[in-house]
Amino acid sequence: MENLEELKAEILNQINQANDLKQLDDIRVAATGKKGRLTEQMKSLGALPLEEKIALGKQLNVIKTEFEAAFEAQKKILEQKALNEKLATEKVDVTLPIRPEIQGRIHPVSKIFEEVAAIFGQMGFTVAEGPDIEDQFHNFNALNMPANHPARQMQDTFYLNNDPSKPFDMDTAYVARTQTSGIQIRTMEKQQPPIRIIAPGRTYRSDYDATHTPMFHQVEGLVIDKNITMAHLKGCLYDFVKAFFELDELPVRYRPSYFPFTEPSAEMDIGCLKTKTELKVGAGTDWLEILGCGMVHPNVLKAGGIDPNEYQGFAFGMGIDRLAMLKYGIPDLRTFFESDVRWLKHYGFTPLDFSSMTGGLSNNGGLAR
Ligand code: 2U9
Repeated sequence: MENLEELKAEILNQINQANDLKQLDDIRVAATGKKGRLTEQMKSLGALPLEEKIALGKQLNVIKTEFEAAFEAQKKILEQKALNEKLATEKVDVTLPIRPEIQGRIHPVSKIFEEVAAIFGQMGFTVAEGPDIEDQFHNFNALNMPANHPARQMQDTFYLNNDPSKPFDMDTAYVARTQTSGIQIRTMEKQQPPIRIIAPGRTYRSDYDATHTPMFHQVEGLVIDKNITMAHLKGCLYDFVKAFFELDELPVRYRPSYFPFTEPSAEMDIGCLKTKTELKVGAGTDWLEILGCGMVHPNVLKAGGIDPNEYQGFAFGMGIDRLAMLKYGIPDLRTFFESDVRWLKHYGFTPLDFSSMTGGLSNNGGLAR
């Protein structure tokens, strides 16, 4: 047996001298671990006569308890020391900007698409999509614009040569869609009423100036069911413009118009105030055209495989780029397509600021754009 008093003094001294938690644990293992010095002493008790075994056993247990208390005490001291050192070296500057800084921006056109989808989505519409390259049936004929119809010339269509090995054939050529209406025709072909869809997308016309670009964006809508009337059209579009401009009150009027695919047709104006420098929506004595609409022409229903004696519908169409210019005060349409990141940083929106009817359409919870 070792001299227990010396052993105890030596180990207690080591514990009190320990400089860090790792060193302290090494000391613990060396003293009371499986092969530790105190453990070895306990193991050797077996060879002693009974009385000695009892007396030394008690002594060893007392020493072990003292060790454990000393370990715990020193451990607390060293943990506090480690924490103090960490606090002294690590600093948090709470004035720094959040990381990672949000760099990407949502284009105003995408933002308007999201807003329009959120509004009509809440009214029960679904979003339908279709090809940018259309055949002439889906882009024209089915929309009550047969060959030689004046509207076909009016639209400055881009025609595409389907088969470069043959001479261009005007009759079978595909077109870059001049409106998204082919989407609604394709939906009607696939699905019987009730139909309630919006059709967003890129559209193409050969035109270029401050207010026209060869590629632009539209959202069209289509509702077909039994007993649909112009009153449904008016109520739906009135709710839409109020939600879109985020106004409780907004004067509107409908002017008679003409589109081959709707009869009767109308254009919807909203009340505004026009001054030399700005345009304020929602009040004033001026009117601003916002969208076109009408009751779906019976020929169009027939072309989509729907019986016009059983079903009626209304449709509407609007230019998204113009809505973006209006809502977000962007003066020149051509800047939309220049891919200038400085422009996008100024006019774009952060991806976290998503549009919803309950959380906010354009300025979700007051976040800056
Ligand atoms: C089907 C039936 C009817 C879609 C409609 C308009 C009126 C309209 C213009 C708005 C500005 C095009 O971008 S713009 O130049 N559109 O005024 N669009 S009704 O009517 C349809 C579509 C599909 C089957």
